[in-house]
Amino acid sequence: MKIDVLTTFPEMIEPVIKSSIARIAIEKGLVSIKPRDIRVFSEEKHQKTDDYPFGGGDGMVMTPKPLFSAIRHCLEEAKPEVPRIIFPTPDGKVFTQEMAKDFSKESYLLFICGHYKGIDQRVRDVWVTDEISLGDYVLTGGEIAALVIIDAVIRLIPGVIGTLNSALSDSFSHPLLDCPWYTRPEEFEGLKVPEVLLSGHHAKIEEWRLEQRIKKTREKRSDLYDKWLIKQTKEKK
Ligand code: 6GU
Repeated sequence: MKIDVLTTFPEMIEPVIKSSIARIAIEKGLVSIKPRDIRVFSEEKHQKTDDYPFGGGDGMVMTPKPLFSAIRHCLEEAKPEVPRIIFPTPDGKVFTQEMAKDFSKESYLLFICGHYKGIDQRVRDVWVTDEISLGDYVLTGGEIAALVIIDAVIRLIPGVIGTLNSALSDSFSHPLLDCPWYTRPEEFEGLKVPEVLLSGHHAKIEEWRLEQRIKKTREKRSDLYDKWLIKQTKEKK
């Protein structure tokens, strides 16, 4: 998979991809990631990439020209590969594991990282295929969001993490949240590992894990719990 990240802060991208699952994927030759400085494509004085919004209002908007040029440059270079063009934005669709799975099947992802008020709408209208939000809160820029999406996507590419099982059994690959996990020692500062996990009784362990998942989901995510209940009921019919 090829990943281009258009950004005015390329220095934010490098250190994270060097110290994450991305590095492993890159070393295995499964992924290549290039941060690309949008300023390079600005023909303005001081490589300006933003301007005041028409109609007034606080904050700045990223101008279309450098973004159009940067996108065209990437497309030309990657020909005949056609990217999904992802714009991380708080007014996008909320990112889910399903979307991560969908993106992980692509051969080319191009991220556009906005700052300030966002980017000129014409960039979104002409180029962007996916507008993705991480949730209902506001980040300062798209870089951290792009890195989150990249991490979630890359780990699903076959061969990136050792056990595909581990990715498949994640919370959100199922309608239920994950169960608690313990490792050695059996007792730590007076805190004991649940007896059943030491029993060697596999059926009992699985039963306990499922109970824990149901309990945790009901307590923390009643929305997911309701979905799970409906699914259970349907399967019983
Ligand atoms: Cl994707 N971008 C920004 N700037 N803020 C966000 C977000 C994305 N998702 C939630 N808040």
